[in-house]
Amino acid sequence: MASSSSSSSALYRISNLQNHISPLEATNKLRSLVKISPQVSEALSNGRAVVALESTIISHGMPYPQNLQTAKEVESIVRENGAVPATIAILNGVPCIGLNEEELERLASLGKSVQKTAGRDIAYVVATRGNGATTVSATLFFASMVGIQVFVTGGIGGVHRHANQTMDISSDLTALGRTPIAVISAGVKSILDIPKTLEYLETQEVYVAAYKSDEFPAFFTEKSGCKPPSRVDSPEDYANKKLNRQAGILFAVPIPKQHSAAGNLIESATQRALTEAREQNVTGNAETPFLLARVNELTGGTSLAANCGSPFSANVSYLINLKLKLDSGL
Ligand code: PSU
Ligand code: MN
Repeated sequence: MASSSSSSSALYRISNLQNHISPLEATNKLRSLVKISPQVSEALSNGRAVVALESTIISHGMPYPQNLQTAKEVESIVRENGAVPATIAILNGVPCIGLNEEELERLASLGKSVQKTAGRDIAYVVATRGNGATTVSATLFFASMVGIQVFVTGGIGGVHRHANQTMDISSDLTALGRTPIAVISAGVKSILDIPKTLEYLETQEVYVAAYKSDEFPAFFTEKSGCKPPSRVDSPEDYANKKLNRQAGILFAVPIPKQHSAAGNLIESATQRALTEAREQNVTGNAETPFLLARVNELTGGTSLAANCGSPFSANVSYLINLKLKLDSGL
């Protein structure tokens, strides 16, 4: 068996390496690499409600300085509702849970030069001491590591249109499937295929509910034509339905009426931007930033205004209630 000896010794080395460090040790090691801000740390140890916020929407979703302004606004909305915001990002290789003003400013002004960091990219960004803006999947990873239970964002990633050809399905969906955190969003990103995304969320066993609506929202408009698997009208409702499963929950909160008027305009711009992306061969994680920037150009800034204004303010009343429930241990 001389021919297989080198491959079997390589195998031996790999399994030895894997045995060298237990999953628990690996988790502890990772935790020691994380920097938690004093406010978030204090809130977590006192059992106060903490709301996780992602950072790709800051670096790649909006231009400077609107991105900084929106990020600050969102944080203050969370504070006004009695919870502590924890914006998550990797700075010089250090995953930060909760950013101070200077860190937020740095991230916002660096913009797209920061690495868009999904779950798969975390190790690389940390190892190369890079700057990384976390997507929903990476934010879920860090939030659950430190025990945060609620995460608010604009639109999560999902199944892309044309996914039957490109296989482009965001790891946000698989991360949600295995992370017991409640994600509150205005639905999925506007550029995606909503029916396919809902199917995939079902495959991942994610509990999905539309908030006070019989339709799953379409990010820029209140209606998508898709029926959500369930509807919740209050946190009590949610508490009744929650069964302590080790999977994520997605609450989709429709955009407020005053921002939804431009929905059709934005949708036709999206169709055009998608065609251009195909023509220019823009794929993978570059697709979202390309499409959002192009749609914003085509709509003369309307989509950006709606993106800044919609998701977070829509979630305010929900957050108040959810925070109360979390405080009372539900
Ligand atoms: N919504 C936006 N802009 C964004 C995103 C959402 O308006 O950049 C980000 C979120 O961080 C989401 C990510 O998790 O896009 C998904 O990217 P992808 O489709 O490459 O998985
Ligand atoms: Mn993708």
